[in-house]
Amino acid sequence: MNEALIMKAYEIAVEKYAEHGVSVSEALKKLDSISLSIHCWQGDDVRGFEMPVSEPGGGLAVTGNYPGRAGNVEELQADLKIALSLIPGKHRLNLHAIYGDFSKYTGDRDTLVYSQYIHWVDWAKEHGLGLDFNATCFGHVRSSDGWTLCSLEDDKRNFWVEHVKRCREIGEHFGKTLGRPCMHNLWIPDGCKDSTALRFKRREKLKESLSEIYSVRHDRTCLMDSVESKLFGIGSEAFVAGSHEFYMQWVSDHNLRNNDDVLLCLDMGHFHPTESVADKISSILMFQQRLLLHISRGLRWDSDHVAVFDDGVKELMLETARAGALERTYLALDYFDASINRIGAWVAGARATLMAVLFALLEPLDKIREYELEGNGLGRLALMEACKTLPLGSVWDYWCTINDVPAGLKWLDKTGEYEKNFLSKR
Ligand code: RNT
Ligand code: ZN
Repeated sequence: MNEALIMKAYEIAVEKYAEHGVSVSEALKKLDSISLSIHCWQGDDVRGFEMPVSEPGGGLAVTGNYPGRAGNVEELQADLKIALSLIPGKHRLNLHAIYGDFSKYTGDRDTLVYSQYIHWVDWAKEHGLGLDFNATCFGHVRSSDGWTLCSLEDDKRNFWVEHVKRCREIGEHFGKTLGRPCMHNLWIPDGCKDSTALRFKRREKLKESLSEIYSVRHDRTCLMDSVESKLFGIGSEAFVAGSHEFYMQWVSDHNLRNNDDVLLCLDMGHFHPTESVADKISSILMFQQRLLLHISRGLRWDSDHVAVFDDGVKELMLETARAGALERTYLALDYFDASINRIGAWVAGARATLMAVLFALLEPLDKIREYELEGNGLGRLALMEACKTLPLGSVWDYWCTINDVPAGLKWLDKTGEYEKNFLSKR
């Protein structure tokens, strides 16, 4: 598609949206300020750079053997650079603790230090990116029985408490150095495959571990914290200690008692398949200041397929925009697919997510609310339906073009070229 055509289609789209009282330029201004946290782990199937590398485990399964997986930090950075060049907007990079430099540091995860991540900080600076961080409580000999912060063995539990403490400290350092806060997210795999009579005990341990971890206060202008719940994982079908109810209660109790704001993280693949994550937004943000969303796609029993422009993501963004909460809701990608070009997986999921944000920002909310308040249910229904076929793609192509990123499907040529020249040779 040539640029003249993109511009022409955009002008028509602006008029069509204006008919419904929507200002496209206002929507694009808001879209410009959206920053996605882009997960480094799509590039190498959640393996990281520890030596020896371990399989993720902990209920995370990365399937597929498409050629070109990044095997070291240089390859991962080169791949990320290509992906970022195909995603419109200014974003952040989300690291896991296992992506540090382990060549000169022989310590275990309970002794991690900031200097192991300096190359990422330099790289983020060079590319104008913020950094987010995650403790890695899986893929380790000390998590092989399925328990970390809920372990009943004190030395093991303390090891993981110390690991998370180290990671929060490193995250604070990221924030301080880059001049924008780092979000440290905590997800633990703890759970079991079959029925347990120790649910209460395990959750008591989790509560104890969390109080130890978050009793250390960091500068909130440098470090934000979040905790991520899950319904079940592969191998933890019967019980997961860090459930949604658990963390909802914990966050509200902790924040009230300590005048803190640890965020809840809702991962789209971590709920019952028919449960609406979108519906939870207005409830949580009624009581909490901020919220983190992991954009993903649950498919049957797996929670981590590449995000697409589907009803789940659209509804989530619509609800966030309707709540006027885009500024206090943080968006992070979280999926891993090793069966397709991994860079393309980053790009497709990021573009789908941003497209959904744009879709939400272009909703003729005033008119829909007017119908609803008048009791005109049919008007509301008809307008919501009409929105689905308004020329969203024309606005999207325009936004990509002014952001110097390929419009339409042109990005596929770039990932194809890179695959031919680099990935296929790994
Ligand atoms: C796992 C959680 C978690 C991980 C990453 C790698 O089910 O979603 O967020 O995907 O930490
Ligand atoms: Zn997640």
